[in-house]
Amino acid sequence: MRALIMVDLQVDFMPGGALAVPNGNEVIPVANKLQPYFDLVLASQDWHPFNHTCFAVNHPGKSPGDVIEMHGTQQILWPVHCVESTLGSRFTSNLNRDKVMKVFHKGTDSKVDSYSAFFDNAHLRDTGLGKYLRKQGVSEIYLMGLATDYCIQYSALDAVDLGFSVCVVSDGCRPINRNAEDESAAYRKMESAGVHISTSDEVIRAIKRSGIRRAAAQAG
Ligand code: VGL
Ligand code: ZN
Repeated sequence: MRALIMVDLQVDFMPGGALAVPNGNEVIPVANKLQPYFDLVLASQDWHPFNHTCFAVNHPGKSPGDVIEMHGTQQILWPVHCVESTLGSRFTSNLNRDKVMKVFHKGTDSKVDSYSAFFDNAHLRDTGLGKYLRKQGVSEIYLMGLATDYCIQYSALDAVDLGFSVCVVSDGCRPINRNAEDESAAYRKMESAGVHISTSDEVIRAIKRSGIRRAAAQAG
C-alpha cells in the first residue's frame, strides 16, 4: 500500500510566515493534486512549545541562524515558529485536508529539535509514524512538503532506515537553502541512501499504470 505524507504545510513556513520557505506556497496545488491517487494520506506538523531550545530568543545573546552545540549535535537556532496551537502552526488554509487520516506532531519536546517526522534529531523520541505506517500495511511512502533540506531530507533518510520504499516528490518540495547548495546536497544524500526522486506527474502516471496492471491481473 502507498501512503502520501504531506510535511509541515503550515502558515509559518509560507511566504509572510515566521520561518518562510521561499515559494513554499507553490507546493500546495501539488499536494491537492496528488491526494486523490493515494489510499492513505497523512500529514506532519512542526509543533513546538514556546520555550523550545531551537528558538534563538531562548538563548540570551543569540540570533536566528546562529549554531550551537546541543546533545552532541549542531543545533541551528531558528526564529520562533510553529508554536503549538497558534495561528502560525495551522495548516495553510488552501490545503485540502479532507483525506488526511492522521496528523503527526514533531518537535514537541522543548529540549530537542526534530526535523524528521519519525524521530527527533537525537533519535530519542518516536512520533509513532513508523509504527502507524506498518500497522496500516504501508510499504511505499511518498513525501512532499517543506523544507527539502530539513524535514524532507531527515524524514526520507529515517524512512529508508525503517525499511520503507521512499519517493520524494520533487516539485512538491521547496528548500530553505541557508547555504545555496543545501537543496542539491540534500537530494544527493537522499539518492545515495536509495530514495527515489520523481515529479508529481511521474508519480501519478506510475500509479495509474499500476492500477491498470492490477485490474488486468484480477481479470485473469
Ligand atoms: C523545519 C526548520 C525548523 C522543517 C522545522 O520541518 O523543515 N525546518 N523547524
Ligand atoms: Zn521547527
